[in-house]
Amino acid sequence: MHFLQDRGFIHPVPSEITPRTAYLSRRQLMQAALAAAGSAALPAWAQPQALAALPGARSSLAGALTMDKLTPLADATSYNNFYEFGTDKADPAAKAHTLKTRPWTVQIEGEVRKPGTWDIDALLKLAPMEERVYRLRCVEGWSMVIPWVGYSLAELIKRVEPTGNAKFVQFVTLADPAQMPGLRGGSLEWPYVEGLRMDEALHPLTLLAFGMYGQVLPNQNGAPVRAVLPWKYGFKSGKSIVRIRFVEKQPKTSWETAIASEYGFYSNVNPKVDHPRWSQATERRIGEDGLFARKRPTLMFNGYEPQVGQLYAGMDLKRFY
Ligand SMILES: Nc1nc2c(c(=O)[nH]1)N[C@H]1C(S)=C(S)[C@@H](COP(=O)(O)O)O[C@H]1N2
Ligand SMILES: [Mo]
Repeated sequence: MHFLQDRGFIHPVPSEITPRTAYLSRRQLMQAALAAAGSAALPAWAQPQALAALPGARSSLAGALTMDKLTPLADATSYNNFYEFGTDKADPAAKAHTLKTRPWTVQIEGEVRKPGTWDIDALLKLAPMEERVYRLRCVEGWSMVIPWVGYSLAELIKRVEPTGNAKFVQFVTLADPAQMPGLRGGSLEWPYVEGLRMDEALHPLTLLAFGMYGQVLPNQNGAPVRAVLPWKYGFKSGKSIVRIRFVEKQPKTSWETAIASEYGFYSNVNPKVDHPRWSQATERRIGEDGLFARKRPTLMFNGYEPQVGQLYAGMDLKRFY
């Protein structure tokens, strides 16, 4: 198999990923158990998470809200990709309770006039919180609609004053084997790193998210802070960020390092550019995946073309995938 890599991890083709309905029935079982036994009888991972409220004012930004039906919170928190906790869709919800989100700092480094260490609670107060309802499309062919709470990454970028050499932004996320059992399982090279071109990072839709559904982020969704890039495949939206680096050269990303032929730097949602092993033309909306639910067509730039299309004017999107 030409795509086999040293690290030994192969992204399964979507048809081989356990269908979400399996987790749904597990969730229903857990809810029944909760009702019958009371939460004290359940293992830690099955306890309902008590999360602090984090309200955000409705965003007025074009493209920041959608009419699409929200994905139920229980689905958005039980069907996740967060390989630091394992590659199974249920692993993050089962295991991310070991993630300690306080104290937490985010290091700003590289080509900026104001590098430094931000405490997460200072970062939370840097700009007013907004609620933005974004579609998130995973490269595996499923999507969700989530009301995120946060502010534009541009707010932070402005304050740290990038130099003229800052052409790209790299996100580095937490890699702590003591808290993250998935690090032992060689699926990717750690830490999980992602990157954006400076104009993408500065685009107002690029969100630094601290919460969702009016509460702080559940651990499995990337607490205490993550990026959300609604026009790119989900893996560009790095979870549990600890460092933001401003660099001159296009940085490597974890997925490119693992399989460059399948995961490019840009990774814009594009129904016309297939993944080498599957089509990207349609998607399954999580929460609508009953036996007879029809797949939806995937939209160019995940439907955000009016907002972001200009960023890629004149680029060959088959070459810069
Ligand atoms: N640190 C880190 N961030 C990550 C991932 C990961 O494995 N590790 N998975 C990505 C992928 S593939 C997707 S689809 C989204 C999923 O976000 P969600 O679980 O909140 O829906 O997170 C992205 N961010
Ligand atoms: Mo994904």
